[in-house]
Amino acid sequence: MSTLTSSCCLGFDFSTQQLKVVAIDGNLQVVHQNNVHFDSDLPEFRTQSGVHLHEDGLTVTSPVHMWVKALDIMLEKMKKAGFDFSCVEAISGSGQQHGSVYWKKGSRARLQGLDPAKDLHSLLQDSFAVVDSPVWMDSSTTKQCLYLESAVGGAQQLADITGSRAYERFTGNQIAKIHQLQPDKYNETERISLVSSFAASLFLGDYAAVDYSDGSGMNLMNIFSKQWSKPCLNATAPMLAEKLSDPTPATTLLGPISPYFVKRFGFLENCKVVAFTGDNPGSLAGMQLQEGDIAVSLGTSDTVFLWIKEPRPALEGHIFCNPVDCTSYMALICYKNGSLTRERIRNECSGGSWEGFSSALDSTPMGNNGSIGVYFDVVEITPPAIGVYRFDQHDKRVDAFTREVEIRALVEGQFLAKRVHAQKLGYRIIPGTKVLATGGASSNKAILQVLSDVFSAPVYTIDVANSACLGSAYRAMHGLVAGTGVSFKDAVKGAPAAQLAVRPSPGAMEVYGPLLKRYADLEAKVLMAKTQ
Ligand code: 5FX
Repeated sequence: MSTLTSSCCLGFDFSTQQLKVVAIDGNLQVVHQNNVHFDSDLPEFRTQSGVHLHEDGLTVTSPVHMWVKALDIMLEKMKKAGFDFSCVEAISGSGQQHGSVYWKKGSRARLQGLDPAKDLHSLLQDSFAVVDSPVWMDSSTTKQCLYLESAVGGAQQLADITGSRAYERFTGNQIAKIHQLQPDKYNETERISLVSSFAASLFLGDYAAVDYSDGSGMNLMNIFSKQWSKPCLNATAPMLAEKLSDPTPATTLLGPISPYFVKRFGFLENCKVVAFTGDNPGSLAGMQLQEGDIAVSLGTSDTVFLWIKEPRPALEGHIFCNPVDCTSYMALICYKNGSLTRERIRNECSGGSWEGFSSALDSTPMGNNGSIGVYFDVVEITPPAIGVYRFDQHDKRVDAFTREVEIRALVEGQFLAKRVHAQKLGYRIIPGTKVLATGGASSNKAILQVLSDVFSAPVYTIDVANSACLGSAYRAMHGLVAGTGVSFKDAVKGAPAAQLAVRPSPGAMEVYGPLLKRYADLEAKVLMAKTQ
């Protein structure tokens, strides 16, 4: 980035419920933020939390025109706020993963000749073959998932190619469903974009390539060769390679911004568009995760992201290509039993008080004298099991623990599970490994101490309310210099860093090393009991 203090980079995030933007200056400081809420700012689309839930209870879509109109509104809002578009050197962005957009034949030509006197929404009114875009919350494609797995030789084989076994929300299975149920619309489609590459296309005034990271969430791309997998394409829909076009690294400079934005908003002609990516890869960039680091987001559902070098795709979790370093990968694991389960145990064992919960953790020893618990109040994703299971130091199932032991068993169990599953996907603690904790529970020091002890690594906290958006602004800035060999890490040196919260207690490694193995064995036992 030039040294002009007034120059900046923009990061957009087309997330499920809103469109967000962040502008950062040459010193990586946030100089502007804005957002458009789909439900409240665009009530004419009648979405709930940004989506339409269909009657079958499985299909979930969002109106593609809502996303286009949100961008019109966002740019007008920025203009009204006095934002100077001529200072923008580069733009990048992220989108909710897996969602798809179906551009109608003739739309490329339309994108290339947008009339700056009109808004995007009216210009692109007739540009989409499918107006209700399937999104990540959809779970209506079980049939297509089963077919895809069997076509490539099984679930593990599919994971070995694409980084994940078949998932209903993954784009390839959504495309297969559209081809099967709405063949006319599929045939009318000239290009299929992800939400991320669709948004990039608007800025580029041409179809933007899917980037490797977001492309890894489709069950279609070989994450090692970074090409579409022929067996997967063949099992999904005809003529798919043409409709997708080749994927590209997330660091790619796609080209200059469309003349439409230059004339309508005053962007510079040479403002660059850097490939857009998925929101989770965007967050990895926003959190400045580095090799060996692990991010643990402790929210309604708990999510773990990892930066890994040697991925081992498994039947659980996902491996995506890394958005900031083409030679690396990121793994993502989601757990449904997160803060709601912690709150239930807090209510039952410490009278609803977090102080009481923390005192219980402080007053019980690391390793809980061998007591281990598995607490799946709702069907877990990783592993797919439900129920509460308590084991004593001899691995014998018991009905109850004392309150303090129950609290520690829950927190240790949740973190042992995260480490066990991360290791299955190829995670290794290396010198300098950091655990980055975010989300509601990351403000509780006692919980963070257990996290640090279980991972035998220091825990840092970071405020990531806007991590995907901020990550996109960082990636835009990196995109300007990535071609000259500058690493992402060097490009964002000086950005606000994560703060050290706790270090592992002495002896933690000796306690939790054997417990990891025990936890893995007990979890397998739980899973077996479920399938018998
Ligand atoms: C990841 O695989 C997901 O489906 C979600 O985290 C979406 O990306 C949310 F936007």
